[in-house]
Amino acid sequence: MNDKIELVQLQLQKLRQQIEQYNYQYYVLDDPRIPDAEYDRLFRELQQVEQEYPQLVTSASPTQRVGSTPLKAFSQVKHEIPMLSLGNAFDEAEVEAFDRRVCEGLSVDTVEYAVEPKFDGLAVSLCYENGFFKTGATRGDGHTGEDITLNLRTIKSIPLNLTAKNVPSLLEVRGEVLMLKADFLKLNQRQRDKGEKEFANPRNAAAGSLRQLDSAVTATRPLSFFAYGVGRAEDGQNGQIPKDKHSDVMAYLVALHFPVAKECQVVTGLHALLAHYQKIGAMRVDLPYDIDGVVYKVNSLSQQEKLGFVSRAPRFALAHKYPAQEAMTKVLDIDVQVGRTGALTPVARLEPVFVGGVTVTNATLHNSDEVKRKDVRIGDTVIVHRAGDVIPKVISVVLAQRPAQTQSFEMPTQCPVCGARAVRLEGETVARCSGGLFCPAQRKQAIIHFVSRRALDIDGLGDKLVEQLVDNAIVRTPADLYKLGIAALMNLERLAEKSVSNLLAAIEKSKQTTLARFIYALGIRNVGESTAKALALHYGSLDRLMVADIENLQLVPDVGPIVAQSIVSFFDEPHNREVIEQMRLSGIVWQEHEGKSMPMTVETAISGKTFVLTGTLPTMSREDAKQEIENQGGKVTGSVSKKTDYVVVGDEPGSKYDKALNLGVTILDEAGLQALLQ
Ligand code: D41
Repeated sequence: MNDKIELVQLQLQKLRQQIEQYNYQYYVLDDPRIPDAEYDRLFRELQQVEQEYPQLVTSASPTQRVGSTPLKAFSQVKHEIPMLSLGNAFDEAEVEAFDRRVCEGLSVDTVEYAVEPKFDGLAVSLCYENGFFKTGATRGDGHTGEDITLNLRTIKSIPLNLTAKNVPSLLEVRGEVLMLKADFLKLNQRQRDKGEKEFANPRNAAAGSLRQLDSAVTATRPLSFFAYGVGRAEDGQNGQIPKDKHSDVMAYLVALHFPVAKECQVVTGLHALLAHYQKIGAMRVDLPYDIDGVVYKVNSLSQQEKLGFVSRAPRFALAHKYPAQEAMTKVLDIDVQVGRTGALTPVARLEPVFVGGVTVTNATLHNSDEVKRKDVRIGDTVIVHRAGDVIPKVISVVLAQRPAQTQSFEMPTQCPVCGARAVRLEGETVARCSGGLFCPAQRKQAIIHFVSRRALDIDGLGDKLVEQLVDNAIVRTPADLYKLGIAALMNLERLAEKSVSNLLAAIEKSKQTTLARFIYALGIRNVGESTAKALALHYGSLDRLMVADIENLQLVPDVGPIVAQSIVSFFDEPHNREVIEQMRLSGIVWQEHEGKSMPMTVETAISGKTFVLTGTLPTMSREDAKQEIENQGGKVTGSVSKKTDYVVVGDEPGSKYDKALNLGVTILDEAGLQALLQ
């Protein structure tokens, strides 16, 4: 009997190790090694064996991440070593002052710093006794926090026990709990589907999830943890906790399988700090988590000790903040804009507010469902979000500040520009003006699209000028651009002779184009740049494309029934055919070719593969490389993910190169790409 128990013990040990190893690969390394089904199978097997031998269940088993009964309240935990706060800097002068104080305090000229992102999460402390996760607590006021052990145990990237050879007898790991942006979006989608309240941002979602008295609820929330340092630490018999440098401590935590930000680095001197701030700032929107700054820490632990503290913040560390991506402001009005395809978009006109580094006066409300869901009203105080170059959007209404007698906003049933009926097709989220190109708003947008850089690329024809031309009935369709003469243009306000002749030259130049650009320029609904390229490649001539039917169109890569229908509808419209005819008469030309009228699915090493280009290639321009890859049916995207097949690296590659290395994506140089292209 004892033999049997010993065997089961071994089996359990192996299963638990396997599962925790897969958790580590999945949640910490972001590199799943086995299919979900296999993971589930192992997990069920463990559950079954534990059910048969309940006496062998231990709290460190992966099946025990969720506590059984909800708590009545959290108990208090005292932080033996206080969890200090971080001093803030909002500009370079404050960073310079910090570096100067540090140098003076240490009587040195220059200092080595560890730099890391500042997560916008919740600081927590994790205590490990002899390698076992014992207690987890919130930061609280820095001296006393709340015991949230059961909730923290549900976070799969937090190890339940440390498996390294030399575990310390006591280790308090400090870090931040947060929700990844992608997980936040999925969670909110789930909340929407269930008809439950959405979270305003990842931080609120993480905070709400961590504060649950029922850890079973926390377990359903996708939380992540990232370590930023250690608190209490005792080596005991075998521990090997680094004593020299913060960066060594972080490397040690990595070795113990704690998640640590990939963006950590060691740099020397003030200029390197500021350069790092810029570098991370440029990556900010693309990072998988929200950050609100970077943290600078004096790297030497003895130097840290020498510098000490002022009140509650260490003198050896500083948070350099980025401009906030959210701000509060008032809705002055709600307008409805008409897009190129007639889509009616409600837009909030805002009291100007500084957010994400710029002053924002408009924010999109997307569509009528969104306005209804968020119930944004004129006069409301709202939270506006702006990150990177994306269009600012209204996140939520601050209901407590809603003035009396506001009215909920109703989308108009008519186009606000041309008065045509607004129609919302089944399955679509937006209502559209049914006025087509008779609607001046759609006409303007169609022309703005036609002349844009990636379409016919007419320099000097800005939005304002297009508006004037349409408002004065000088231009009604893109074809009219090719009938413009000096006289008509000179009559317009604010247009000098020189700009008129430049513009006419640019219009003339645009007549030499490519079939792909021309198709894209037409602004057919659902036909973006890459579909236009695929169509040009497949048909080789505009006439062949114009007569293609729905079935035939679907032979083109990436063209499905919806896109095919849009194309057929576009060319069915006599007005559109007339405009095309006029443009051809005015001399627009492109090279035509035989095309692939049969569904030529020549399988090459490139077709169906996804590429990312970074850095300067020795002989090919990036555009050329992209073109060649696309010609062979490959796809070129802007960012590296697990789905990327190849990253082509030239001189001075960007962070995409590091990401590729991290994810284990195949890396090519130009010669490697050329070989594939052959
Ligand atoms: O990412 C963070 N939010 C972060 C917070 C970080 N990377 N490092 C931090 N380091 C410290 C010291 C230097 C005091 C150990 C911190 C925090 N503190 C912190 N988080 C919340 C309050 C203080």
